[in-house]
Amino acid sequence: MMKFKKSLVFILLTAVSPIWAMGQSSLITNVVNRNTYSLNGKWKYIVDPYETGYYDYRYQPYDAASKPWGGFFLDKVPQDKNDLVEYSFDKSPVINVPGDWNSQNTKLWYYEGSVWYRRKFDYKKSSDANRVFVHFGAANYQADVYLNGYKLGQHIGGFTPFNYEVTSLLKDKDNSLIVKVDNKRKRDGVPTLNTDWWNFGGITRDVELIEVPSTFIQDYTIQLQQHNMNNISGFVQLNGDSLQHPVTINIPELKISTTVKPDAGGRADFSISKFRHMSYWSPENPKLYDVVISQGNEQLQDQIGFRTIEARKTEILLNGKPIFLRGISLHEENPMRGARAYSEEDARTFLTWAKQLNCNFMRLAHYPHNEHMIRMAEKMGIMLWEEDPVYWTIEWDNPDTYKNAENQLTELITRDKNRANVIIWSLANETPPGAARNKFLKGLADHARSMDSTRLISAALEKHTKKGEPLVQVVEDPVADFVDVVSFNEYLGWYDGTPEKCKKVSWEIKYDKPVVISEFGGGALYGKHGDKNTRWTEEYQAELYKQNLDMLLKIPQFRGTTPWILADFHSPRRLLPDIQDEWNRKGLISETGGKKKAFFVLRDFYKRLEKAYQ
Ligand code: GCB
Repeated sequence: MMKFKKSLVFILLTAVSPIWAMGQSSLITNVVNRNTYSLNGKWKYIVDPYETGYYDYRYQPYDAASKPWGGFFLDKVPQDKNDLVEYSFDKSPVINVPGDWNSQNTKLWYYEGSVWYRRKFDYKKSSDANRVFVHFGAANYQADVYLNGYKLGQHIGGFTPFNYEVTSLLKDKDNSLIVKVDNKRKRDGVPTLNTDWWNFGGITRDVELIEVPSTFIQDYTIQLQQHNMNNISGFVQLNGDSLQHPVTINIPELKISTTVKPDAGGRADFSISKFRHMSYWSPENPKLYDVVISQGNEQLQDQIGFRTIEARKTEILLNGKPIFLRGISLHEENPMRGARAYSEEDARTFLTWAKQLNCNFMRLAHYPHNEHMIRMAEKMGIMLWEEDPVYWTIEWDNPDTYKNAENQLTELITRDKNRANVIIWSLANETPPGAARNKFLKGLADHARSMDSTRLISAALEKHTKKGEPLVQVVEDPVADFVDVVSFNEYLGWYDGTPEKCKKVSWEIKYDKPVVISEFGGGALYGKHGDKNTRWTEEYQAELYKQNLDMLLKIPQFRGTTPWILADFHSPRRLLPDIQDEWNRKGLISETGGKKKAFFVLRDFYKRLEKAYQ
């Protein structure tokens, strides 16, 4: 049957078009626990600023032609001394995957355009009947993916995973996997042209082959039900020919073993309310249970924590108990490498710093970060805020922009919905109120809730001053009506007056909801000292933190904060010589790993709050 299908596909391929755009397969989750073969390592690369390898001289994509006569995806080599081939992967240099290209080649530091990547590999399946997918953790921003001369598909969005089935194209020897990655910023993109971070390009996360049985467990949710600490519910989704295989969920430590039969579409919903006394996940007790999901001959493991998270009036309740989010914001950049973070080691660095700060929470700004970070934070007891890259002023009226933003949110939630430490899905950052924007964000909120009813929704909003009363700070935004946690950024003492101003203002926040201050901060060059009134000194930044924290404590609904930001990070908007030199200096830690004075102000504040909430 499989054999027949395979040859039929190839007949169709050659009859209709040699380009088989199979399109993206549904996302396979829990990749770390599957049978994978890593394609990380050295890849050949060709920098292609004019996209010569993509468009012909009439500016038509080669891969759209019925008989492509060119295009780098064909990975041609001259057949004889006469043959004209004007590129060569074999003779091109190599680059590390995962990794951004900007930090690997000084010529590419400012590059925004297309780069072609090629990886050759052999692969023998462990069983003929098995299926194989190629999975990318992320590629920024747009990826066109080809295997052995065929197009697998195109993915848009720089920070979320995607995969394609390659079963019928894969050979035992000498496969050529080619990816064109394009990081050009786009007005209609998500994010758009204007951001305050470095637009690192490339295949920035792990690449692997995933081998699965012909029918396999593609995805699942296994979580405590909202508002119910005594019920584990969710679904398991199968993919393949035998969608009716019974599915078993085992959690040995809880004495759970439940078997369910999927519906015709391969989805098995379940609800389990009888189990042994459970140890709930929390920052103080980051307990993860071994879970085994099985069907047919397949067994898939995961390590899952169980907890509830709710917003009730102005409280955030973890397992029914009020908590304060002692947080810090983070970009996915390792300042000491000046490069996109991608590894377990990077994650350990960030999380160790956060622990030293006495944090129990981090805001992963302004886009989805890599899965190593999420999983390690879960083990180390750090709760997370994860964010869709809807930043500043994107095209609110453009339906394709909306679809793009929604798709990135879908991919994020799909990937992380079983992680106990993820407690907030953030829709956006600092977006200007208006009918089209309100509708856009309402759409995203409804979508997130339809996919996951067990977490809180928020968005980093803004504050303004009351008309005629410049010292009255007001948070009022139609989006605050439909989120669970009211969050906003404020820059008192930096963009808005000097730190002294904090003492003079009052706050009007009418919402009966928890308030989390998603950003405040100011710049300081590590090692630059002066009095507390001198900008860019560590003393100024420390004073700014003191004044802001004192002020925020007076907001009755204040339930957490994620100051801006753990570490200095690169930004093309930060050009002041000798101070910024392309770094946003609002970090508490410098690119040498040095801790600025404000680090210790926040650390001590969090120590006090930790005690107060015990
Ligand atoms: C903000 C943005 C953040 C910037 C920061 C700054 O409000 O949300 O992305 O980097 O301010 O440093 O100005």
